[in-house]
Amino acid sequence: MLRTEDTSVTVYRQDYTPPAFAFGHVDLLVELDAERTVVTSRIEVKRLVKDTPLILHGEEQELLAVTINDEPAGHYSIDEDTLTLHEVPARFTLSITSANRPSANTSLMGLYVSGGNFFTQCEAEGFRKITYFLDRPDVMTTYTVTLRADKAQCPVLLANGNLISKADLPDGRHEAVWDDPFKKPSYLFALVAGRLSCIEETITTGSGASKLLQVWVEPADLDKTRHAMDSLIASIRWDEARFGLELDLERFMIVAVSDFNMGAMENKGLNIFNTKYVLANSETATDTDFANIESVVGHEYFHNWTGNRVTCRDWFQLSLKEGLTVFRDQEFSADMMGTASGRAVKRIEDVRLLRQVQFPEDAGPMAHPVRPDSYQEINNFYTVTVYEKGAEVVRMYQTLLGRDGFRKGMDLYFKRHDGQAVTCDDFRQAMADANGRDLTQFGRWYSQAGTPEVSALTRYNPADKSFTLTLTQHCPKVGIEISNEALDKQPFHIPVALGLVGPDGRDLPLQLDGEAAPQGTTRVLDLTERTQTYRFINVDAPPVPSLLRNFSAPVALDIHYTDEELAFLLAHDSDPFNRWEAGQRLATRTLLALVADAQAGRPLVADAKLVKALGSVLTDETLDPAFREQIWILPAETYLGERMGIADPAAVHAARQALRQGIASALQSELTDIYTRHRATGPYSPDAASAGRRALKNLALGYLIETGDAKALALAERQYAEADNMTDRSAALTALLNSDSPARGEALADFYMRFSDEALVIDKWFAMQAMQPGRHGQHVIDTVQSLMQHHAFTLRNPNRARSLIFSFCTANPAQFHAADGSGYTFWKNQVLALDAINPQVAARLARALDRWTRFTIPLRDRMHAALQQVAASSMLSRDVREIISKSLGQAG
Ligand code: B3K
Ligand code: ZN
Repeated sequence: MLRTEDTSVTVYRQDYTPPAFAFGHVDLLVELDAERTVVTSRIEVKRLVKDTPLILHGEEQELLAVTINDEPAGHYSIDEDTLTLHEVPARFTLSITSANRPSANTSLMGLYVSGGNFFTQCEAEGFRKITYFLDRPDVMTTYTVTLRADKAQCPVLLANGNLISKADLPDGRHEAVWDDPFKKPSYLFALVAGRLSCIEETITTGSGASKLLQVWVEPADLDKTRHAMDSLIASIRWDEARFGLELDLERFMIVAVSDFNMGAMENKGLNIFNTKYVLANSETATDTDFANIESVVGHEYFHNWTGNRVTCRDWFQLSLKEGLTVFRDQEFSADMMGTASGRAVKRIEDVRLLRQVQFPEDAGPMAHPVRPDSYQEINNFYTVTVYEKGAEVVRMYQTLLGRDGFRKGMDLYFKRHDGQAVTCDDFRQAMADANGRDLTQFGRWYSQAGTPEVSALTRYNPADKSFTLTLTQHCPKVGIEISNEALDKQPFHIPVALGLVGPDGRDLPLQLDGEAAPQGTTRVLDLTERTQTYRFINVDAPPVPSLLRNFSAPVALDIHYTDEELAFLLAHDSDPFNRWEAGQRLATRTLLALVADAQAGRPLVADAKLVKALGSVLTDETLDPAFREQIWILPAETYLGERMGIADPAAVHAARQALRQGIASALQSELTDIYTRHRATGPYSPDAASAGRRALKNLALGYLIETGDAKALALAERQYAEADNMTDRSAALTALLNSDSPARGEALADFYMRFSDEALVIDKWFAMQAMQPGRHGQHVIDTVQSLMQHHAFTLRNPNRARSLIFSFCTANPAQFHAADGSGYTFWKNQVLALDAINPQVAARLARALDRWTRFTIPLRDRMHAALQQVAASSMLSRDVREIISKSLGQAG
């Protein structure tokens, strides 16, 4: 095997040492110029360890001056990424002047230019591209920042904290001074400068303080800011009500930028957002966009306490802030849904993401514990494991301790650690101490990777009316654990929420052997051993067990149900999550059988039991439309591939399409009826109920299109033409792209013309084409290749690159995994091209071949070759090299 030359340094969690220096107040003077920005820092330094040199991080800067107590520093040296001051006094004032070139910064880390304006991104290690510093999260200090720039070019000058003063300077320049009174790590530093406009509101928070809220955007986008502002206000209210946490600064700003590596960034008081998570109006944004904006605005706002006031000691602790903050944003969004059914829909969406993306990650070459033990490039560890599995781990505290117990734990966490940089263990200890619980074993969720498998065996004994449940857990070694022979994985502490559904569809009372009386109808079992048996008594009739209600733990549950039992749970389970789950199990079973049929060349016939069950859900008016829609979304192709011994994307696609067509023709009149009755009448509103009706209606349209019926095409064409909102218009266009309608081309052209000035909508236009299934042997790769030449396409804008390239490589499996390997060649070329511009974005794309060892031999050989070709490049960034070498490391 060709090996990548791995010169990257691995950083280990065990090597953590506290900083040898403390920083007091920092003054920063930033003289902005796109070609040469000059930064002067003044730092109060205190040495904590004798005879230690001060080693500062710094990258891609031109060092201009270093002084100690205002005298030129004597002994110092620099290399590519450090500045070392060899002999320093116990206390001194350090001043450093250096220059950087924002216009040339395409990595979008540090200080860069987007649309002629200046922005920063410092997490995780971008501050070192702005000035030499102890750029690590456990060095926390207060900052005063003076920004100077040409007043005409940069009328707006923003930084963290509170605005202290503004003044005009000679030569058409001006300055603004900002002060952040809260200690923070350098990764939360931010500045923004340029021609921007804002909407603003003043609100009064719980303590009676008045706060200024602003949403800053390019002037042309002001008409798309209202929803972000409303989401911010809702977030502030929610954090007060649910966690007693108040906004601490006088003002809070959100700024939107179109060139951005991820979703958004929680810089203290100055959140910087990808435009995708700020800008929305009914014409340009879908219901999903509206919901995502609410959730991301919430997420970043909630970081103000979970992340900023209490931060991470080191980057291995990333989930301390991310897992916790994702859990908080999930709960916020669920509360905003307003109904129990709405909460379930939100939970289903979150679990779907976890299973579709995190479970595979946790079984692949990048598998890592929620608190990783090592990394080469920390940016590669902003993963679904750290975020989404981390959120599940936080959710399990709440499941185990109850809502009140969880709140007590949070209160103690802030009482102990406000203003500190701490660890995941500190969080767990606060939860344990506040509740008088021993959570030692629970700590394994942070240290062991992999998805635990829980298998359930059940037995009902009519003679003594007992029901016995035996749960067994097992977690195979994954990723880099495999090479660690000494590692012996230990059982997890798994909360298993359970109910027993009686023959009439009602929950039975739950009384464990040894208990005097039943205790409720859903209860949480603590599974802590490898195998445990639970015996329920006084169970009057043979029940169908409903396990892992509301998905009480991030595990894979293996339990045998008959098709009838699944249909029964789908119809009756009082836990809406498990109703959905039963439907998914039924559909997965049917689909995997169809995949086998497809592989064997047998006819593909939709299972009548599944069609019947789905038909009853569709027309069940007691269920909210949004919930019905969730049940109707068939398991994704990638999910099905993961469930197979050897993944075969073409067979999976054929099976899933055949099932969709079978369902659509069997239920055509019901679907038409649903479509007609869920058309909106009033003006557009993105609220959960209206969005749910639109979702069900558009789902029906998607199925109807599968019939190829002229009436269905006419519905889609008409919906496209008449839509008064983006949800309906884009759903209609997607339907047309999945059809033989002669109107497809016309609609695509119309869509482009209509929205040519709306970058985020043009992203959708690229994405929809990249994700289209491809009709009659159409090779979507050809469409993608020609779209790469479109004048509106650029690799430099991450949203645009994601819209076309990532959509094709990660969201269109049957086309990407085309037998001729054309998808992999395309992938290789794009990884290399992107890496030269933006390593973080390239490394994300590099992960599209993570699971190469799981595919049919011809595909895996071609993927292997493509990986080796990338590995052979001598120019790879640390980011991409880590991903590729880990992928290749798991030899076939
Ligand atoms: N904390 C940032 C992510 C930073 C990613 C750096 N590569 C966004 C968030 O999780 O809120
Ligand atoms: Zn976050």
